[in-house]
Amino acid sequence: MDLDAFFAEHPMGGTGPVMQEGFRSGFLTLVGRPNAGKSTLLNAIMGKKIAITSNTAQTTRHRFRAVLTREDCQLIIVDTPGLHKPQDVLGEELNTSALKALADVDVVAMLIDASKPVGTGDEWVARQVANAKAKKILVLSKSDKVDDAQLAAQRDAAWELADWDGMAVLSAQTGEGVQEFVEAAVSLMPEGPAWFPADMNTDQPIEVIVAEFIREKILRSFSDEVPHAIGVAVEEMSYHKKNDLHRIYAIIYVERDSQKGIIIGKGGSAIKRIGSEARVDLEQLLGSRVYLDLKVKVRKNWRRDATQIRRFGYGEGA
Ligand SMILES: Nc1nc2c(ncn2[C@@H]2O[C@H](COP(=O)(O)OP(=O)(O)OP(=O)(O)O)[C@@H](O)[C@H]2O)c(=O)[nH]1
Ligand SMILES: [Mg+2]
Repeated sequence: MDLDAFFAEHPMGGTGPVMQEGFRSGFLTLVGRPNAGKSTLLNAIMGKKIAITSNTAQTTRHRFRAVLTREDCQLIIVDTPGLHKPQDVLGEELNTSALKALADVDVVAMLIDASKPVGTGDEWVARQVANAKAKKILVLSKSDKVDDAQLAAQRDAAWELADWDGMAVLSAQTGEGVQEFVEAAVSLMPEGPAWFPADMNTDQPIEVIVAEFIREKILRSFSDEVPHAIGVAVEEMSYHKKNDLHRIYAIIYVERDSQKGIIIGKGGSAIKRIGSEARVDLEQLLGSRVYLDLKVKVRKNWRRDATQIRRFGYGEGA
């Protein structure tokens, strides 16, 4: 559900959330360069896959909010598109979206890949973070990829980038340091009530998550330009109780005929593989059997068209 819609339906006031002594709540935004490991960390914190991940830069295209509710706190965790030098309108929209997520939050965690030397890209992101009013945590991610000496050097370089309120070293892959990071974030949160129902995990409509799961399989199957040129939209989705089956009809948009050929593959082999890989994940996500119908359409230069980008829900989110 969209947060604005949620607040409209649940106006704060007489019947608003009940304040519990010592309970903490607030927004935690994850920012960093593309590929730093933000979405993988979000999934590790949530203990399940809700955000898609891949080693292609600009995997995340939505400002994505997940809600973690515990006995003592509620964290609204905001995953953002990686901050980068924009090449097209899509890139600009993604940057704008990530930068907006720095405003009006309680804690910002900036992820820096421990295995990649701190560079001008990180310096630029850190300057944006430094301007935010929020408390700031420096996160050195992918700690499993480096030795102690590399880690120490990285820590020294990254610590200089801003005025940090805390630091965490973690691996979202092995889970090491993730819990400590969550505790550090909670300790920086103000006291406040739980704003969301305890069973609410994300603010994204299920159709958006389904489209993203399909897009992930394409990102992971192809290299070069194809992953950047695709957009996925779910056209229709329905649940059939009798067979415990979700029927999903989705369209993969590409920019050129040649890309359409690549996605379909010889005799339809590539799209068949994408479909069956996505189906496995979707069955787990939805807890039912899934029938998945995928079609490929060409929409010329959609990445230069702000209207089409918003129609996909990229950037600002659905
Ligand atoms: N070894 C290792 N790899 C990781 C870790 N965390 C993430 N990765 C890998 O790094 C790549 C990028 O991870 P994502 O979580 O998609 O990165 P992101 O910061 O969300 O990227 P964008 O959405 O493009 O900004 C993926 O291939 C992940 O599997 C980690 O702790 N250790
Ligand atoms: Mg991501």
